[in-house]
Amino acid sequence: MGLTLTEKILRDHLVDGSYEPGKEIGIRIDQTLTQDATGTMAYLQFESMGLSKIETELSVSYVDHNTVQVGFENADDHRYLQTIAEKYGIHFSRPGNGICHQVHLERFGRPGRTLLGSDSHTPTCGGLGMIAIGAGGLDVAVAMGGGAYYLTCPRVIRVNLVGKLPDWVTAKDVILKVLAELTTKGNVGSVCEYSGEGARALSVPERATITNMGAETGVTTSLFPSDEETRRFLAAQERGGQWVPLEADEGAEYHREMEIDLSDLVPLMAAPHSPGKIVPVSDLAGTPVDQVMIGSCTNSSFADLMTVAEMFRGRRLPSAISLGVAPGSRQVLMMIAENGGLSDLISFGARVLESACGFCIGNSMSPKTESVSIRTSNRNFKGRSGTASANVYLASPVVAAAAALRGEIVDPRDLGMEFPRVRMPDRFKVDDGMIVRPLPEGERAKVTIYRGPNIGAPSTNDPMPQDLRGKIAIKVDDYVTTDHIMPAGSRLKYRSNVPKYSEFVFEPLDPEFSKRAAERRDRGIANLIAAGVSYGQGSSREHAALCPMYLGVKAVIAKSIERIHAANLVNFGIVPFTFVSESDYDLLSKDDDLEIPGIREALEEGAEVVEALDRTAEERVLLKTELSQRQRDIIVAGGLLPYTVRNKS
Ligand code: MIC
Ligand code: SF4
Repeated sequence: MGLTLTEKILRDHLVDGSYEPGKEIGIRIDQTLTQDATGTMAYLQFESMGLSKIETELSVSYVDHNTVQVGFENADDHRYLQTIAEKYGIHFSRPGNGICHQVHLERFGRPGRTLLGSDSHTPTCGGLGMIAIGAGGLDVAVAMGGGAYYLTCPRVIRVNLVGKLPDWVTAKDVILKVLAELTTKGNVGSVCEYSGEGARALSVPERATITNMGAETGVTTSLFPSDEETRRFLAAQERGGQWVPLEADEGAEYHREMEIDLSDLVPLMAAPHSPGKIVPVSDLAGTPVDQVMIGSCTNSSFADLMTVAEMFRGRRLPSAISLGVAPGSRQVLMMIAENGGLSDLISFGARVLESACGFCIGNSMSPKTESVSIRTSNRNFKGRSGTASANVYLASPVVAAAAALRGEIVDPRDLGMEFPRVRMPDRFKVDDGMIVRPLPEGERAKVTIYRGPNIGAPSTNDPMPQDLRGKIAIKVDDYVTTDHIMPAGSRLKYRSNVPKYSEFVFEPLDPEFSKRAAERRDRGIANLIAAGVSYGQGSSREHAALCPMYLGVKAVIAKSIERIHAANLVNFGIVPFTFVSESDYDLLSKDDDLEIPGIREALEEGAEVVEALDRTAEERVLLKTELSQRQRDIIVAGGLLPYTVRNKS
C-alpha cells in the first residue's frame, strides 16, 4: 500500500508512539518560528528550562504583530526578543521585515521538514511541501529545547484539484470553497493533502494562501507536494539547493477524498462573522462598502499586490472609501517599489501600511461604526477588527480591489476589465539585511538579556488537587473564539505581562469576569468554564489558557474544544472536559457550585469518564477526559513547564 505525503514526513520524524491515526505521537521538530505576541512568553518559558542553546536545525523569532508601539511595552519586548535570540542562537527577523509566515515561506521553509510555530497560521509553509503546525508557545519552547512535539496522528483528507482556475477566480476562492465543504468544525485531528493537475498549476504563494487559511477549518495542517513549481520558487529565492521532490505514493489510502473542479469555481466571500459563512460574491453585489484592506499572511504576496496595482493603475479611489494595503514582507515591498506597482497603489489612493499584521489583528485601521469592510485576511470574528459593530467580509485581492474601484461589492467578472495576469518572477529580490543571524557560539555568553518593565516572569499553576471544588465562573455559547477569551487589538501590548493582560479575559463577553474570578481565586475557590461547541477556535494564543489559569481556572467543560486550545489548556494544567451527553450543557448555570471528587486520582489512573456534582442544581453530569497518559500527567503536575522540569531532573 502506498503512503500519503503526510505519513511519509511524519514517519521520518517519529520519535514516540506508532503511526496510527487517532493515537498520540511525538515527532522531532526541525524548525520553529515564533512571533512577538506569543514569542516573549515562549522564550521566557524556554529560559526557565535552563538550557544553553537551541537544539533545532533552525529557529526564527519574528516581530510582526505588535509594531504599532504606543507606549514603551512593545519596544521593550522587541529588545528582549533580539537579545534572547543572540544569546541562544536564534535568527531574529526585525520589525519591518514582514509577517512571519510570508517571510518564512520566502526565506526558510524547506520541503520534507517539520516546522512548529507559535501562531495558528504556521501551516502557510505547507505550500512548500513541509509539515508546518501551529501550537502554543510552550510547545514551541519545548521543541526548541529538542523535546518532541505531541499531536494526534492525523487522518488524511485528500483534496484533489482538477481543471483550471477561470479568470478572476483565485487561490483564495479555492480555500473558501474548501471551507464551505469542510466547515469550521469537526476537522480536528485531520490533515488536508492537496494533489492533482490543478494543484500542480498553482504557484507556491497561491498554495500558501490555501494552506494558510486551512487553519480556519480546524485541521492540524495542510500541505502540497514538492514539485517542479516548488523547485522554481526556491530557485527564484536563491535556495534551489534546498529542493527535494516529494509526493504521495500512487494508491495511497486516504481517510476521505474530495475533488474540486477549479473550472467550476466562482469568486467567493466569507460573510460576517465567520470564515465559514461562504457566499458567492454575486449574491452580495451592490452592498455599499466603507473600507477595503489588502494584506495579511493570507494574501500579501508579490503577485497579489501586483494584481491589484494593475487594476488600480490610472484610476482613483472613490472618496467615500478608505483603502489600506500592507505588503506581506520587505521583499514584496522592495519589489513593488522597484517595478512601479507601489506608485500605482499610492496614486490610486491607497494608504500604504507597514509590512506587518496590523489591521488583521485589529491594532490599527479599525473601520467606522456599523461599516462594511472587505479584507483579504483569514478571520472575520465579530470585533476582531477593533470595531464591534463592523461587518467584515473576507475575499481575494481581486474581489477586494473590485470593491475599492466601485465603492460596493461587485463580482470582478462584471468590471468589464481584462484580468491582470501577473507572472511569478524568475528571481525574487533577496536581501536578508533585516534578519539578524545568530552569533558564533563563543560570543553568546557575553550577551546580556534586556528585560524592560513590561517583561514579567511566566506564571505557573499548582498541581491538581485531590478533589476539585469550584464555581462556574462563566457559561458561554457555541463557537467562542480565542479572540473572545483573550482579546488582542489594543490589549495586545500586555502579552508579556500576565497579571495585567488577565484583566481582559472574556472582556467582549463579560467585562466583570476577571474581577469576579480573581476574587474567588483569592478565597480558594476554583473557577470553571462551561462552553458550547468548538470552544477556543482561532488563534494559537496560549494566553487564552495562561491568563484564565492565572485567574484560578481549573477546568473547561465544553461540548467540544478546538485542537490548539485544548493542548494549551493541558499545557497550563487546566482540564479540558467534554460532556458525555451534550444536552447536559443545559443543566449547568453560571455561579453553580460544582464538585469533581477524586479528580487527581481519576486523571492519574486514566479514567475516561468522571462524575461532576452540581450542588446548586442538584444534578450529576458525566464528563469525558479524552487525554493521553502523558497529558494526564502534565495536568496533574500543574502544566507542561513543571512536568518538563521535573522529568529532566
Ligand atoms: C491571529 O491571527 O489571531 C494571531 C494574532 O496571529 C494569533 C496569534 C496570537 O494571538 O498572537 C494566531 O493566529 O495564532
Ligand atoms: Fe498576523 Fe493576521 Fe496572519 Fe495572524 S492572521 S499572523 S494577525 S497577518
